[in-house]
Amino acid sequence: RSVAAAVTLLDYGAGNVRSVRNAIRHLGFNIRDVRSPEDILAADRLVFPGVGAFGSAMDVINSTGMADALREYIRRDRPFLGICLGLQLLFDSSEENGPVSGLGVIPGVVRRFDSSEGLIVPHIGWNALQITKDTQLLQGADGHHVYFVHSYHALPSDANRDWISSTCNYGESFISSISMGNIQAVQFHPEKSGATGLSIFEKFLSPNSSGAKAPAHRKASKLAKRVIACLDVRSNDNGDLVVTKGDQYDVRDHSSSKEVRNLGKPVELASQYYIDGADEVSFLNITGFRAFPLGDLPMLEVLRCASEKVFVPLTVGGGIRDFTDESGRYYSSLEVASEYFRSGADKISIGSDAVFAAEAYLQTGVKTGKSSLEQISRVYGNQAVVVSIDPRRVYVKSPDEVQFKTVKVSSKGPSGEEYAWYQCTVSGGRDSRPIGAYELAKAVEELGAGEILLNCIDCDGQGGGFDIDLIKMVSDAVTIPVIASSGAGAVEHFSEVFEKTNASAALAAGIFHRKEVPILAVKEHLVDAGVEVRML
Ligand code: 1PR
Repeated sequence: RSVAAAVTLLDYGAGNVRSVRNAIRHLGFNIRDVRSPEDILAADRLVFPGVGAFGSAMDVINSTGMADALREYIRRDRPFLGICLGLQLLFDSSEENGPVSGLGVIPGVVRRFDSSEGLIVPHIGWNALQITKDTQLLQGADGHHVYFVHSYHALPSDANRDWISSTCNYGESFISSISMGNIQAVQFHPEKSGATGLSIFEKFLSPNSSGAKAPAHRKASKLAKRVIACLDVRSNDNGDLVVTKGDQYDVRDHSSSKEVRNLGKPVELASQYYIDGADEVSFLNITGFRAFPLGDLPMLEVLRCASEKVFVPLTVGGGIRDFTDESGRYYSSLEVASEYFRSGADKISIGSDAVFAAEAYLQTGVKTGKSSLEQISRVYGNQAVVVSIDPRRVYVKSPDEVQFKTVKVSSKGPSGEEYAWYQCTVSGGRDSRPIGAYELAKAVEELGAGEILLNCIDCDGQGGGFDIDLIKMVSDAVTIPVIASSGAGAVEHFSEVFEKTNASAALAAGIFHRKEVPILAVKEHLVDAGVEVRML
């Protein structure tokens, strides 16, 4: 495209906008970065992906003179697309650590979702757009699922009604997009909303492009349950980075060779799962606890390449902790996470280090603010921080035997035990710790986790279904989303976990890698079972 087709991007440096850059480039446009307020006024088209907290974003754009330039650009009715916080900042004020004043372009306030009635906050996932105003940007997108991740939302009112172009329902109706003349903004992430999102983005970038295709099935109406493909990644004995898959976390072949199982190449598989309709893709660097992840350049390269092809959220985990390398240089867990974000991750996942942080917190009752979990969620927001739990079932005869929360199990233990607790482990299941999955989940929620990835070592790779007892216990205990993981072997296992527990998403690895069950078959089964999912 010509240089005139370049898009101006306002990235004020508070977080990760790599996904937005990738989407713009994927659509064939060049990016001009804003360096001064004058660059805003000189833009042909301006994209403003807000990241971070409302107050700190306003501080930065006020102190650099960008806030005034933005108001003037908008007053001139120049083409503008705000994304996520870039929508919220247009309003009068936000209650996030405030009230804090916004740009004041649109009357109204931004408020936190109310979790007191059990609503899961943050609002993470694919929710349905209800279009209330005919706009070129959202043409054809009515009833489509798009990807949201936020804890605060702009409230509709009589004073801002003329601005609203779509709403969305989550506990209450909130503003999912606004449109007035050339000024557009969306609360969801078009850069992470698959084909529907890319089509919306494209219509802003080249207004003559055609609209989103009609939804394949019936119109969506609420938050969809997510289906996530997980890639456990590590180097094999030849030093190649491969997607592997364990049986109860043992990834070596049971034949005499004892080689690390090789199920494919990480970027190829991730791209395929995106095309097949995965709602998210997770990479777990499963030997990250041993090695220093920033020394693992191939893994960072995998993320970079995957994020150029995968337009749904990408999570990466493994080895996020403080580290001192051989030369004595110290790296904070925040630096490790930042490198993952810069390389294309939308969320990071912490395993072992979150267990140590939770143990310390439960012992002292004090939040030091220094754990990797607390630091990363403070800087990037809790919606960007997943805690991965790797528990193992321990049967007991009676709940009094242990100080941890037990469940009455659906199938009795080997000696007829009727109860079990779920003991957390670290270092990929190698070391057991004195803390249960229930206690860990509640503690990490308080420390700032935005989501829980709940594995179960006993079920991993077994194909016998998810551990419903465990998933029900944990998903009833917290108000952040829980991703059910380990054990999926058939489509029925997915409907079972959504019918019997409060899980927000279900993750599988082996059945997808071995091509036993396509992602589409899982989704079609869920639709038939009455579970709302995103269809392509
Ligand atoms: O402790 O912060 O370095 O994080 C390490 C991460 O690596 C954790 O998220 C941990 O779960 C993961 N991990 C470590 N070792 C293994 C292993 O398999 N040896 N993989 C491992 C965990 C479990 C799931 C798996 C599901 C679904 N893999 O992610 O994909 O069980 O499998 P299935 O559908 O085939 O049953 P840190």
